[in-house]
Amino acid sequence: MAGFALKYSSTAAIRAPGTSPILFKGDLCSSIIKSKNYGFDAVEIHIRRPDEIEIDKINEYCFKNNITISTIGTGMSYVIDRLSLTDLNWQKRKMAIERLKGYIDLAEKLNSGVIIGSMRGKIDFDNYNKHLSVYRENILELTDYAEYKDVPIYLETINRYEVNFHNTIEEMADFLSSINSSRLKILIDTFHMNIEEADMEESIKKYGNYVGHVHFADSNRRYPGKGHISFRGIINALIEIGYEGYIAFEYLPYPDPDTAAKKGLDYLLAIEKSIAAKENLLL
Ligand code: LER
Ligand code: MN
Repeated sequence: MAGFALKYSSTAAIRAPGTSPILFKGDLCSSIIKSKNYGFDAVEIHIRRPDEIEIDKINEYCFKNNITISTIGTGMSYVIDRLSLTDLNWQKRKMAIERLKGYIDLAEKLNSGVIIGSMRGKIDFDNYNKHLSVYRENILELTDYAEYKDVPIYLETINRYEVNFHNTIEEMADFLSSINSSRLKILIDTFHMNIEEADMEESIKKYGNYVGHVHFADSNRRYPGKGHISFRGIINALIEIGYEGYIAFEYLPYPDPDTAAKKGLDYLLAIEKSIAAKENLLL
């Protein structure tokens, strides 16, 4: 474990544009080894299709390196294939559901969770009720499936310029309480929160029960410490709610993936140490 309390995940993809907020690109097994060597507790993998993954090989590398796959990022299915849960075309929606069930099947085998972020899609406000009604139906179908497979789903609050509904943690928590599934939690992302939340720390404390996964990036989507978000405040809030999940480093790999990974981790571990020292905790 990297820190005294919090667990960190790297992010990895087989291929993704250089401008995407993912640390490591290329062969996933190499990224697993690299993540372990840097001191990460887990890896979040971003993949386009569930069948791209050699499950046995990934599980073997994780086992050998004593590391886990925390989460599966699904955004490429929207960015590349335009599959979304709010599409008014039923055939496209059906393809989105089938894709997500494939990710859930994969998550069951990798013992990880599934993120639904960009796949929520963009809606047209003239048809708001129709979009929201098909969205609810689809989430209900997916949470039933996730409960059966015992896989957590993390619905991500994303800023309004990327997904134009349920942008705040409060809106997402309201939606979650109307669905009422034990396998459905919120993914909070500090980059998006910095745009949408009036007070990031207060939102975490208020809706702590709903939080199942976390993405860290600074205000400019660079590594923590490179922008103006107070990670000391965020970490304090996560400790206060007793957060036990993973925090994935979903930020730009600038100036290069290794520097970005190391600087982010060093910065956060130093904050954890100073919080622990203040509270007279032994690390
Ligand atoms: C996905 O986790 C996310 O945060 C979006 O902004 C897509 O990158
Ligand atoms: Mn995110």
